[in-house]
Amino acid sequence: MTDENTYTPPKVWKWESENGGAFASINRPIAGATKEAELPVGRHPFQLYSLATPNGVKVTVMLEELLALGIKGAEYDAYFINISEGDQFGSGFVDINPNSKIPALMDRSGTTPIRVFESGSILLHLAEKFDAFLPKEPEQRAQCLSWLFWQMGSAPYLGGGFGHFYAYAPVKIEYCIDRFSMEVKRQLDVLDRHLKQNEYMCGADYTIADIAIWPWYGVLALGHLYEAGEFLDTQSYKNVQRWAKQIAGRDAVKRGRIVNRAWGDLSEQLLERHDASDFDLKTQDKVAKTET
Ligand SMILES: N[C@@H](CCC(=O)N[C@@H](CS)C(=O)NCC(=O)O)C(=O)O
Repeated sequence: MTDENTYTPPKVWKWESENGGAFASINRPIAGATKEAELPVGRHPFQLYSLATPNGVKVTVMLEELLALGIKGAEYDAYFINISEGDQFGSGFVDINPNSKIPALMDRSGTTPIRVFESGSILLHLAEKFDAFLPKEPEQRAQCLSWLFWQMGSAPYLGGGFGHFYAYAPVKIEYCIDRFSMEVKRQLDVLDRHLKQNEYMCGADYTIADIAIWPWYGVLALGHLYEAGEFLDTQSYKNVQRWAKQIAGRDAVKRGRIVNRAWGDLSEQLLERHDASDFDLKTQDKVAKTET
């Protein structure tokens, strides 16, 4: 690998498949499927193919919140997509999401299945379908969508920028860590100022804006993302702390955050979810369970 201080970009960039990064084996400069692989289909209206990264957790929290409201039509099967093994490049997955990234959802509630990809678009699809967690009044709705899209545009600086260079890159590059720490702290300050005036992102009601933002910025603030709480001094964002803890205490969030999770404490892993009772399984069975 070339030292960042001496690197001169060539005229035409060429792909070196092993650049040493944590995701060198799965990152490629081309799209499309690399293998034939059908996806399993369970019995529920929604079929989710995902992983418990922050983008995946948005959707499992949303589905659990809908079920908590008593909306039985939101029942779902959640299948585990192992992105380190390249499951996102299987033909069945690419048919749903040509961008090969989790989460991917099939809405099989109607006569024709509908594919939905991009976590923000999945949240909006579910919110509109079930008329929940999305304000109806035009100004509130615009606020909610503004914060939802703020999250979609901002989190790549946190994940792909800060998280990558702070936690995953093979070398610690001060310039990159400085640049993205600056931006992430600015974003936390944006949230902190807003949450000083508002209980939730759109005022008094919990909405898809909170559901989108919490798995990234809430979890970061609580010190559980990239183990960067101390480094970014996330404790100092008092209003983000208050909001993050409030949302972490919701039962649907406690359930949603462990679905498709394959790391951390065993009691916080539910590899696949096919029924509400799966959350009551004994720890070992939760991890081992796959639909037969
Ligand atoms: N904007 C997308 C981002 C999804 C995304 O980046 N997913 C990551 C995991 S958090 C992924 O599937 N990575 C696999 C890969 O890059 O090959 C969304 O919000 O759905």
